[in-house]
Amino acid sequence: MAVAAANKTGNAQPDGKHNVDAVREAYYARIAKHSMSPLWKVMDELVPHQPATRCTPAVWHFDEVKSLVLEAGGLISAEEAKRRVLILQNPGLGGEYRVTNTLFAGIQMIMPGEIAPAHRHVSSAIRFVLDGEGAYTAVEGEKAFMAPGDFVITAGWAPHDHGNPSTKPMLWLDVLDAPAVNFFETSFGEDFDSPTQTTTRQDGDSLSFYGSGVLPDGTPALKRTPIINYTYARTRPIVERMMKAGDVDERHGARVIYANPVTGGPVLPTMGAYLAMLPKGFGGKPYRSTDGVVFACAEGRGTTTVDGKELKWGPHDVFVVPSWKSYFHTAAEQSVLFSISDRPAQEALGIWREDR
Ligand code: GTQ
Repeated sequence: MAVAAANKTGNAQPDGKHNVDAVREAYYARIAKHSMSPLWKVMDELVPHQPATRCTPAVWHFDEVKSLVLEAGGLISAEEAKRRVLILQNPGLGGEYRVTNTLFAGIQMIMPGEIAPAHRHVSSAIRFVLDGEGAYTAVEGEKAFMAPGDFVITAGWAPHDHGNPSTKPMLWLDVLDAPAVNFFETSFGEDFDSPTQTTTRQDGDSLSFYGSGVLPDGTPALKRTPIINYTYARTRPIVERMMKAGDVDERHGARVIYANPVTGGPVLPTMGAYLAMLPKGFGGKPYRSTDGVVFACAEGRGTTTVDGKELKWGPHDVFVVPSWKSYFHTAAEQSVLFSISDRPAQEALGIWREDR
């Protein structure tokens, strides 16, 4: 029972003889009514000694994912759904719509003949093509036809719609910075009257203009890349050549960063992407960094051990490594891993760290 001396104002004061804890609790209860609380009780939570994530390592195997997504094809059309996507939910986040604290990930499917109608939003999106060939995404008036392993960008506020004139379903991994944008409470979005955009550029213009070591004179340096589709056909031979030349990082393998060709910086201000070839028998050294990373296996087979947990992966599997969890890759076969993270956002804020 709290017994406290009263001061002139009538408020409880510990007098040394009495129960200090109870007096404090009574005080906390009183300041709570004024929407205040004591920092000293939550200091370690607010300013932890190490990054503290609720996210857990997790893997989604493509054979399961594909059959579940195909089932959704019978339940709802792309037109009705607007985007027929199954969200990959980090198991540690109790049902939230995100795969890391800052990133949304989902598997999108578009069936032959379907159109996912045009819209735009502040969030930037990337797609990494898992299965199917010949569907397109139209971004800012240009159609980018896609094949497995292609890495496709929709920068923030760029109008985009998707279509599939091929004969097979196409599935890709979507990653959006939406949780980060929503954290800042800066999200806007809008639909267009017409489900498809008017084409204003030739198919594939952006890759041919900006992706070959030259730039149209006067190309502005924006915070986002002018390239829409970084095709696997062009990027894979580069990591293979690096691997053969012995340029293999002990942790990441033979790895390239997808670059904005105008600035040399990341493809988007919020998200950065990599492609790495791991030689057959690769045994990587442990690594950790503060960006939570979404990986997708383009080819090969291996295991990524995160915090002691083994994530086994094969073609088109998707897995996630949370912030600051130590991980290493082993590859039974020659493998190619795509990855994407919020590293550029962290670097822009001066808060990114790695531990080699
Ligand atoms: O393709 O525009 O997975 O707007 C989530 C939101 C995909 C898209 C997603 C989107 C999209």
